[in-house]
Amino acid sequence: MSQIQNVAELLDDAARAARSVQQVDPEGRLSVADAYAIQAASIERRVQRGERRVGVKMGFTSRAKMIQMGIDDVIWGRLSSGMQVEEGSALKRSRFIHPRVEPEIAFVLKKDLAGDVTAAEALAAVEAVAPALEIIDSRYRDFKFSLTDVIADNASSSGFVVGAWNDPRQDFSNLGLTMNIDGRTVQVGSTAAILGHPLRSLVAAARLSAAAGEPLRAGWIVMAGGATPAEWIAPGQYVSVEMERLGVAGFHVGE
Ligand code: OOG
Ligand code: MG
Repeated sequence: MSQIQNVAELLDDAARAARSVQQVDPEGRLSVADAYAIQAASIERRVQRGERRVGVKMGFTSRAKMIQMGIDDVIWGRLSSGMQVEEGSALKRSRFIHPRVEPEIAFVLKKDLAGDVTAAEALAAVEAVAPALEIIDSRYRDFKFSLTDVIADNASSSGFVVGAWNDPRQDFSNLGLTMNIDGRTVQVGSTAAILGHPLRSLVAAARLSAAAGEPLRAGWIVMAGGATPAEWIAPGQYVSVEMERLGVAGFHVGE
């Protein structure tokens, strides 16, 4: 079995067992291409178990996240059906290693979108936009990783929650938002933190996923990236994002 398959299996097993592993590439010796190959192979394992590909997530599209995690390259990951958490439902804390949550904006596409597209072309492919929360859960001990580590680990993705869909024909470039835990505001930000305009994140997603041979498909969801630093979550909490004009999304944290 190749090294790429071995690492993919290690990370996939860590996610399934909710047990952390050592960094696979602490010195950053792997190429970015190999790190994405590991990511693809680990998602393929999920697909083999019956999950469906449902979209793409973007990472490090805001300075807040770059600073929090110490990495300043935009990365992407693959979303599968097993990661989607119903809005308002309870997620099981025991399925995760050390989960964190961050507020994002989500797009759902009505058309395929591939390659070098303009922001206007990207917008024309959007069916709707929604306030969203991403649950990230690095498979690495202490949530510490190099750039290639986190790419191989599917950009820490482990869950996402999408609120009500809104008409995209409105200005969502700079919408105020708060992330709240048990009614207490823990982060304040704006969608403008996402590359200056969340549509730029969708443009990048179209380019990067097409370059990997997996162009964005009609019906897919694209998570644009965290607008603020992430927060730890714990059993018993209710976590929500409230976004100007677009509404709310939330979930309970169970045991
Ligand atoms: C990596 C994933 C980054 C985002 O929205 O910027 C990310 C991590 O922070 O563990 O999802
Ligand atoms: Mg994120």
